[in-house]
Amino acid sequence: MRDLKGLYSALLCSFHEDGTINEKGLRQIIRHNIDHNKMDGLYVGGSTGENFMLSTEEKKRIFEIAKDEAKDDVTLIAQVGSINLKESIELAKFATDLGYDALSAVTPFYYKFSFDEVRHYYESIISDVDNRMIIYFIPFLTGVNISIPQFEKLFANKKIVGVKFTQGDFYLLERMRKAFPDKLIFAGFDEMLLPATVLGIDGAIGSTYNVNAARARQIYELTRANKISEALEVQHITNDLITDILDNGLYGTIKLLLAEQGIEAGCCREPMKPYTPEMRARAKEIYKKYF
Ligand code: HMN
Repeated sequence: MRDLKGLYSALLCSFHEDGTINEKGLRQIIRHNIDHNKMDGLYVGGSTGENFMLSTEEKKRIFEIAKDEAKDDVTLIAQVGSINLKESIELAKFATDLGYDALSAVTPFYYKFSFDEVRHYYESIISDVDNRMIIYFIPFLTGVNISIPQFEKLFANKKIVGVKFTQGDFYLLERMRKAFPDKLIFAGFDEMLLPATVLGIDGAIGSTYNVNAARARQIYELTRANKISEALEVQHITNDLITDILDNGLYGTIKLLLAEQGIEAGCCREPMKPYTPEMRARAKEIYKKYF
């Protein structure tokens, strides 16, 4: 079984202007992450992949393309979560059959599901597949919080091996590390990679790693080697970049930065807005400033 630790790009999906998947562009983004960015893995079908705006067939097609292009070059995690549990179960089987190294699922959102319902959701997704599950914990977007005793109940299932922790609460992260030394914790906020690494994460999953992989690798390795002030210098530059990216529109700007490198990263999916001339011009400035 493949070791899941390391740095992952949360994979972007390239779309044509009419919203259909641009397979050529998607394959280029995958290759760029493997050959140029030297990522340890790809997190396929996450927020960054605009997954929650896609049909089941489109989600499956992206899983197929990513596996076909990456083969066994890097670790592949398939995000299969959806508030349509039947769809999640179907996608979990599909990705497992394709040979994905692990699954991940966002906590079910929108309705105020009870913890028992959340637990039932994870148990149902993982029960019939021979695979591992990483909980996708992102309370600022889902509104779903999980306490340490609740994580303990989820982690009692041996197939639930870790969590993608997209949370800025470092007290909670430290408590999680102490409580679950044998579970995998992946940092989900690229702008907090340094402090999360100090607290002993097993890896990180991020959207900006599609373009800022070299700096992310430096932050991660320097911090692990206890070279904190050097790591902080790189985190400072990284956070200037992330601030500029967030200001100009997160996924669109990352795609425009990839386009500057000759990658057909395409458009975002509606209802995300099309690129304006100002947004394109700003992305060019950001590219010149940081790359
Ligand atoms: C995903 O599912 O694709 C992940 O959420 C990726 C990752 O955690 C990103 N989160 C979101 O985009 C919501 C971060 O990389 C984030 O984009 C970055 O830290 C900038 O805030």
